[in-house]
Amino acid sequence: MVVGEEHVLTDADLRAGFETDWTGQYRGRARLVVRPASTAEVVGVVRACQGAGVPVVPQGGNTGLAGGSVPDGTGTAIVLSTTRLDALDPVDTAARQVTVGAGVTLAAAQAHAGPAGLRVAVDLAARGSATVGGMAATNAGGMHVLRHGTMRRQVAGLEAVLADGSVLAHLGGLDKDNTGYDLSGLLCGSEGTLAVLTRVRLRLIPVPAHLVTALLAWPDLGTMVEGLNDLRTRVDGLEAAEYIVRRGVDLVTSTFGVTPPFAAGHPAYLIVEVAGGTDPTDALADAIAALPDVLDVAVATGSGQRQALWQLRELHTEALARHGPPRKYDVTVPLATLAAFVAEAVALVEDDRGLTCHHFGHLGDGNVHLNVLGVDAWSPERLARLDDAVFTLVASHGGSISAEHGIGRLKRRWLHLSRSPVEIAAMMAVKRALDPLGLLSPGVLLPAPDQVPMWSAGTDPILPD
Ligand code: 2HG
Ligand code: ZN
Repeated sequence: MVVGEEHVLTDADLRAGFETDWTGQYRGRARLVVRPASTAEVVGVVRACQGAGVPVVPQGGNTGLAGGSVPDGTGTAIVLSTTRLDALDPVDTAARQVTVGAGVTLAAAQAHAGPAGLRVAVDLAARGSATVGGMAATNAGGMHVLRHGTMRRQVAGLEAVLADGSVLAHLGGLDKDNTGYDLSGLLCGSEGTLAVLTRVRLRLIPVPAHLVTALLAWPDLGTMVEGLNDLRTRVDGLEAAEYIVRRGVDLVTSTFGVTPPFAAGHPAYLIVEVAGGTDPTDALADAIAALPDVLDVAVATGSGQRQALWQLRELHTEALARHGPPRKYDVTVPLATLAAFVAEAVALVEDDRGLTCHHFGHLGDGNVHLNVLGVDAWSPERLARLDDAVFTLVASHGGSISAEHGIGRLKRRWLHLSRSPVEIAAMMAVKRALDPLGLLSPGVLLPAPDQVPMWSAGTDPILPD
């Protein structure tokens, strides 16, 4: 056997955790779960599946929020878990890079780079379970995209097993390497549909000598967007600009017993973080003092205080899950229209339907996370109509239906709202070329050939069935 019997999980109980996504909304069924520990073992598994015509769903930490990491309900596919691909090569301090196995968690990669004074630029709340391979495969974003870009920018090269079992590797890590198609870039964001990622060559950046975090309260989202714009021109080294609002802060503080940030609640909050080689606290305080609409400020320099501010933002997903499962919409809109979009989206979703629409996100990126509570009993058809209404609104604001979570199973039907027919045809051509039998992550990312776009209803699209 390619991986050893103990790493082939056939028992329903053992398979269960790999068949359901983090949100609990996608529950599939796998023929079995296989856990290879080396590239050679991945090759063996993929070849065997290719020979038998068995679909393969690669899975990392299974922290994705778009259903892309779990199989469909037919029980035909296997899940290929990458978590045992956890080798860490020595940090290349000259290049400021490191090659790690696809199954290494972000936290483990950070811990490995830390002693060399280096870190991975992408950071996200699921750092303890999200794997580097999964993050590359979904082109994950997180808190620092504003300054350092998404995962694709951190990937200097990849090793991956293609659908026919051949190994595509480009791990030299040369920054200047202008030798044709950027295949690593193509595999970033391919969501398991083109290859199984096995190793990732990561770019690293220096751990900053100083980090300052501030929480700023605002009367509304519109003034916050303007204020952030102002702040970006006044402050160097802005690493993060995240927004939360009163409703979300109340949910987090009441769910987890966390202390509220100020004696009185405020409508909206911005968390900014500034990194610097010299202490940026005074420069940040001066810049904040010059902002006209700020209602209240808390500044944190020590790591405990900074963490206390960050948990107000980072605990949103967990808090919502306790009251959910929520319907999640991870979208981007141009910053100029963000406040209007959010107001329209909340009104559209809530109306009189008894739903609660939470929103928070990565303000610097125009990335809004809408989380709708109260849909537990909704049928898939009714949910699809809600999805359709929200995504149509996003498109009407010139936005993208997926900012950082990918398309997964959740959004493939709406890909046409963000990608042109020519782009989708090109993606399909790449898919056919690299995976002619369609065995890698079927049902993820690309729309089915016969899948008609959802309608955009004129009246209330979210009526009960
Ligand atoms: C975040 O920014 C994650 O915290 C999760 O992307 C967002 O739960 C969500 O909707
Ligand atoms: Zn996010």
